[in-house]
Amino acid sequence: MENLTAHFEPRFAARTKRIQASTIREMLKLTTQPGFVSFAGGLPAAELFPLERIGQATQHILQEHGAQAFQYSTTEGYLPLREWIASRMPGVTPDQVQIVSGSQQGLDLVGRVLLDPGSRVLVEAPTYLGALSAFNPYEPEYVSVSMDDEGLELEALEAALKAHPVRFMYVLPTFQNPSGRLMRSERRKALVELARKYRTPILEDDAYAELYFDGRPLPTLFALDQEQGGGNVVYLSTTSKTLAPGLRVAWVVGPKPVIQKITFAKQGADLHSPTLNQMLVYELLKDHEWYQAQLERIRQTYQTRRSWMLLALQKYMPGDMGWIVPEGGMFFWLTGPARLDSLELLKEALEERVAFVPGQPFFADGSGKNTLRLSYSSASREQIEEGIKRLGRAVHRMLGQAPIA
Ligand code: N5F
Repeated sequence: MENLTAHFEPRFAARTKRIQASTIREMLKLTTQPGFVSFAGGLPAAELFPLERIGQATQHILQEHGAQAFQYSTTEGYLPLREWIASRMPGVTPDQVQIVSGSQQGLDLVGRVLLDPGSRVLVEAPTYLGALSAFNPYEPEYVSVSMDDEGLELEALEAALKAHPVRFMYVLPTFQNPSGRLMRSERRKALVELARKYRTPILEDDAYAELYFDGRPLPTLFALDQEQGGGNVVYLSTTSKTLAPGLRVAWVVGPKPVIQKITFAKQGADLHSPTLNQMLVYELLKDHEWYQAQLERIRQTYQTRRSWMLLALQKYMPGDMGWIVPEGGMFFWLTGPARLDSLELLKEALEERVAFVPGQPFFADGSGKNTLRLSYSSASREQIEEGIKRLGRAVHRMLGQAPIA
């Protein structure tokens, strides 16, 4: 019999050429090899997943809700969970909260609702590569804006907003993926004001907000916009970095008309997010004392790993490699001299059996050849020491210098 699979290809829609494998997902395949050290995937530390508490809460849900936990339910999401989320955000009602299957789905649904082919989306350079994958099928054009140590440069941002109208700007103010940068309060306020001045909505992706190391959460862009009258920020958050990513429970919060469209788009995507998982997340989040202790465990673990990685970088990297010291989140962002090609470096690094994510795919404008992202969240002290030592050897080889140690 003739193999008919090949007949699919000429039928692929034009937009499928924009649907490409994610560099991160490809890299994740490598992490399973023995002896390999991977700083590639942004995997939360699995030993911090609250298995015992999940077991108890599941028992409780089965007793309390029985079959209802396994029935189809509303697209908007489990109401008690939406109420809990709304109660923690200024001036938000539950009908402004849509539960989604990971904030990744939130990115896709926002793209569906707000983008047409050729629409402009303003992004940070670099930005979260998964957001580019989510938006790409809707065929937007990207406007990349440069960043300094604190995030988006306001002058460059204003120039870009003046030059062209954009559908929205996608901003990661807190421990940005990939660069770990933190935007301070003043910059946040100015950004929100600028967005309002140019009537440009903000999509705020706050996946890492709870992972700060110094005990000081900063106001969200959403909250600052509410102070100015509200209505200009769509906010994304997730339980992936605080409870467990496999639950796939996250939320989008925003102006009612936007949320309503997102709900309609989700109806077509997956009807609703898993009922049991939403109930489970609600059980865990409402147990305030337990949840605070859980966050504290994560913060301490990541802070320790961040510090180990910093020491290792200082020990093994040549002087012409620079990095941002993250004050929270899961990533180190390294920048080498212009002649460093991180894709070439990756080949060398894989020979040394260490992996990272090259920085270039995080830039919508294709720049950033000399950058790379290292994740420390799920690595042990030994893996960090050994992995950075190997990476240091590869970098020295690439830059034509003798390695240290
Ligand atoms: O909420 P969820 O789990 O769908 O997370 C998506 C997401 C949304 N926004 C930002 C800024 C994120 O960093 C993420 C998750 N990023 C991980 C990363 O390493 O960049 C995902 C890696 C896991 C994978 O690709 O399998």
